[in-house]
Amino acid sequence: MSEQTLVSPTATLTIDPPTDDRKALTKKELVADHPTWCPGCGDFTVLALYYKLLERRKFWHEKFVSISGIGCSSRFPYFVQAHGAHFIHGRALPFATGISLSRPDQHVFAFSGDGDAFSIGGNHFTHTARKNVKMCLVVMDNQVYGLTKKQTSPTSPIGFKSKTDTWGAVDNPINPVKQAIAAGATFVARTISTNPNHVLAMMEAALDHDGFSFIQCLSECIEFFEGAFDSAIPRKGGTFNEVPKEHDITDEKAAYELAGAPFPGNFGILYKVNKPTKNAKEAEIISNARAKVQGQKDWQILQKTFDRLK
Ligand SMILES: Cc1ncc(C[n+]2csc(CCOP(=O)(O)OP(=O)(O)O)c2C)c(N)n1
Ligand code: SF4
Ligand SMILES: [Mg+2]
Repeated sequence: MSEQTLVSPTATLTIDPPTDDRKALTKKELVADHPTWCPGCGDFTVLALYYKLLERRKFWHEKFVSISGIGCSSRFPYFVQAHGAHFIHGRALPFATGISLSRPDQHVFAFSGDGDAFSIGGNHFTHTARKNVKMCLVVMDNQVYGLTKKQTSPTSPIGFKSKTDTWGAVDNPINPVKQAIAAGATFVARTISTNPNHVLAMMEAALDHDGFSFIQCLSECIEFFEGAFDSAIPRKGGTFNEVPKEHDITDEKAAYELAGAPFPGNFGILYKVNKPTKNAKEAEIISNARAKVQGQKDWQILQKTFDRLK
């Protein structure tokens, strides 16, 4: 088996390139603990399709990491038999950024809830998007805080009655897609957990994008916001409107306008552009710095630094 050398900001890593003599993992080999979600929770679909994605793309255990914050949705990494972390509430993205920048041999996936990503983690969302750090972020948006049993979230609609808004929410909800585009995300998509083929298609497209890929996946909390997405589910009388074929996904203004359509809006890729990633920029800085000191011993580099300080 030949070796492939990668440029890493912190180390030079060696990985085994994919070969045909190694089989793709099966779902059985990817499943960890039995999910502790309520029966019927939309998050089950996202997990099942993640297994499918890993199987289909032949990702072996050591090739990907799943990172999350805190929330029902953020329990995700517990249920995947591979490397991952159920990190601090709202802090999945800085943790995932560290992995993405230091381990170019890894595919980094982050999973969040609407509270995790847009309340406490709102600042990290903005900065990870603007830096265009290579990773896929799936936000399982149920428009409520599920784990803590029904508080208003940043995506809860006006009028939503919760433990924090007993008379109904009065604050304007944020629009995750608009937020992502405005922040500088280079891949922005919407999907819904009741449409598995669509979820998988969005995950595959996000994975193939070189940059920060964001997917808003409407994922119903049957316990604390039942029926929230009925208007997008045809078997419940709703309509699943895909992004119009004529929409130019590279047109930021058009994407922003489309994202403003009344709920349930449009599903699919709304925005996708190619821009240099932070990963590529940092790798270049490091390689230039290394080139400057090529052939020198550590003590010679240090000596030069001390001489400059004299
Ligand atoms: C620093 C901190 N603040 C608050 C909490 C309590 N808390 C845990 S999960 C959560 C919100 C979860 O909502 P969301 O991210 O939408 O996930 P869901 O449970 O709906 O999937 C909150 C407020 C916490 N764990 N840590
Ligand atoms: S409380 Fe809601 S979000 Fe949490 S597991 Fe149950 S259905 Fe899912
Ligand atoms: Mg939530």
